[in-house]
Amino acid sequence: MKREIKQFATEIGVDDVGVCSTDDYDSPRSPAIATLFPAARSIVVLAFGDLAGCEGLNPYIAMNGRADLGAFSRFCSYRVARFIEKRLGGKAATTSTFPFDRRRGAVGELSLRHAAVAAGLGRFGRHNLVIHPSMGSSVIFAAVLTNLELEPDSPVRGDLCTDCGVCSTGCPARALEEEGRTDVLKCIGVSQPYGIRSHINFWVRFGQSSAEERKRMLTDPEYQLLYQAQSFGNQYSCFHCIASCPAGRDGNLRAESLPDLSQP
Ligand code: B12
Ligand code: SF4
Ligand code: SF4
Repeated sequence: MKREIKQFATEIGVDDVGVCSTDDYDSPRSPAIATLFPAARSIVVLAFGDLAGCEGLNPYIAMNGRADLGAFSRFCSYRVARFIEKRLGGKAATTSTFPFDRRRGAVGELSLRHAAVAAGLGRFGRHNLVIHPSMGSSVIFAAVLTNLELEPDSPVRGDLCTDCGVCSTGCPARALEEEGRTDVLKCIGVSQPYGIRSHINFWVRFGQSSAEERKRMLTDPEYQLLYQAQSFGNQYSCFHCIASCPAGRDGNLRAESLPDLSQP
């Protein structure tokens, strides 16, 4: 069944697929899998490489590329989930970046990075992201939880991160200073310029302004950008830590980090 799922996923455009047992998923800060989908026994993790446009200089082209990939990844995970239910007779649930319970802080329902590592799709790097052995750091994930007991893939062995430090020294928000921790507020300020923080700032200023000033604020391009983001969805404008990472891009991977091809 694993082979059929992988073949289907690849045919619809998923770049790589890994499978792990729910027992191998270990993300201490995330909610237990049983609270997400009690029937789950396996996690099918889907990997998608970013377009080159996400690494260019124009933030709107980059945002557009990531938004498209986000939508495509949701479309694919939903199709894989339906394949599991309609063709293989299993039960399935999809999980992606959003939505999640923000009362818990910046912790998603399923940690896609920890799931990707358990499913053999890569290893954590100094930027706290998962590096894929051949697509590098410019890769996003989506996952399908299923009650099917699928044979797990082997984790990637060895380090993919070469510890070059390019990601942390080049971070425009200085959000990667402390090893093993991303400073969420610093990163959000730069990577999501029209996110919730900017909205709150805008409306607090609005509440404190005179009638005349409020009129001016609502016709200001700043408000139009916030409005656009609200109707369009989450917009990312910084890709430095993923775009600058050389691992997995130019054959510089350490030999022991390559996947074990002797496994089926
Ligand atoms: C909330 C969130 C954020 C927050 C907080 C990030 C964070 N550190 O958790 C903010 C807004 C800052 C953020 C920023 C970004 N994000 Co984000 N984010 C998420 C989200 C929705 C939830 C993450 C979560 O649950 N974290 C909480 C728990 C799991 O983290 P934790 O227990 O603290 O574990 C951390 C550390 O302990 C450490 N760690 C754990 N084990 C190990 C082992 C080693 C060896 C090392 C070095 C570190 C390490 O790294 C872990 C992650 O930070 C996920 C989607 C999802 N559902 O997974 C996407 C996700 C993690 N984001 C992603 C991306 C791409 C980004 C950005 C590049 C933005 C962009 N332009 O796309 C930046 C990168 C920031 C960075 N370098 O860390 C991708 C990562 C893909 C990948 N290749 O790994 C995800 C998986 C979305 C997706 N659909 O693929 N994100
Ligand atoms: S996305 Fe940008 S701001 Fe956030 S950690 Fe990466 S380089 Fe820093
Ligand atoms: S840029 Fe260098 S230090 Fe950062 S994750 Fe990539 S290889 Fe590791």
